[in-house]
Amino acid sequence: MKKKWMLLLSAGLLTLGLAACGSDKTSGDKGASASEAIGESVDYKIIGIDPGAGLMKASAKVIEEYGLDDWTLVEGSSAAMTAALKKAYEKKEPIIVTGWTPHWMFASFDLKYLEDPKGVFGKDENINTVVRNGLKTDAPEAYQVLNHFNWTADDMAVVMNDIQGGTSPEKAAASWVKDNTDKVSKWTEGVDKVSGDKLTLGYVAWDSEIASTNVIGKVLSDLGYKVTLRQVEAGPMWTGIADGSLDGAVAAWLPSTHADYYEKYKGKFEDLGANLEGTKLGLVVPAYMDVNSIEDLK
Ligand code: PBE
Repeated sequence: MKKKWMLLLSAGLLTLGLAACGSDKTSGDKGASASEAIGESVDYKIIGIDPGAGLMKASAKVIEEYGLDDWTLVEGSSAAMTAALKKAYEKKEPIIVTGWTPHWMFASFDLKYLEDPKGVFGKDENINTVVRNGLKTDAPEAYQVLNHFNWTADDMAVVMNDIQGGTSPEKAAASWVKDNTDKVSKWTEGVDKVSGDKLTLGYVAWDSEIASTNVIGKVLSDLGYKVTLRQVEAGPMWTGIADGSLDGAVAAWLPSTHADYYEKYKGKFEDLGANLEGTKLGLVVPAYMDVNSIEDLK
């Protein structure tokens, strides 16, 4: 009888000892059971967005480079991703999503980026304006405005949060333009008005780009253009600018996120440079989750 107790006790001590060893490790190396617990809690799923997004390619690369063999990147849309995040967040349930900055979700929820020690998501980058070849001669006024368009993540956040609060993108853009005449007047300075010339801008339904495209669209229509904002997927946006069926877009994430598209159509479009500086991509989780690095998922 006594012997059995001793055995149980030593087994218990052994387990305790092992557990202590495990907790000695740094958070970047939580050991198999901790990562399994995280994996199982979210069904080994990372909630992604539209498959054409550079963020999806980067996330697929993350899965490969960190050896996250059991994990699936779920395709969907920005709207489906934020809906899933909201639903989980309200119930304090675990969830891992693909995310980016600027985005309203960081204002609405307490979130954190998972560390990316291998740097697969790349460094901070910019959002550039790209236009079709020939726009400069065909529509010099629009070209000038697009060329001067430049704002900050804080500016964009105002529009994004307004839309998130239920205001239509057109109205949110119009009120930002009305409230920021100092900035807008710099974009339109010395540019002549036009009367009803047609202009088509492409954009993808990413929250950041819904905001920016509506703002620049409003400015151009105030200048006299008959502006069409055409919602497309990422691939067709770049193809459209390259083949001239779209006049431009303010949604080119460079140099990394849209590098494939940039290379593919090089020479077939004009890059007008950054309209917003300092963006970020990554895997994002609610702050209440006990995970800090992508390495914790392995
Ligand atoms: N995004 C938002 C895009 C660019 C804008 C990060 C989702 C992408 O991944 O291509």
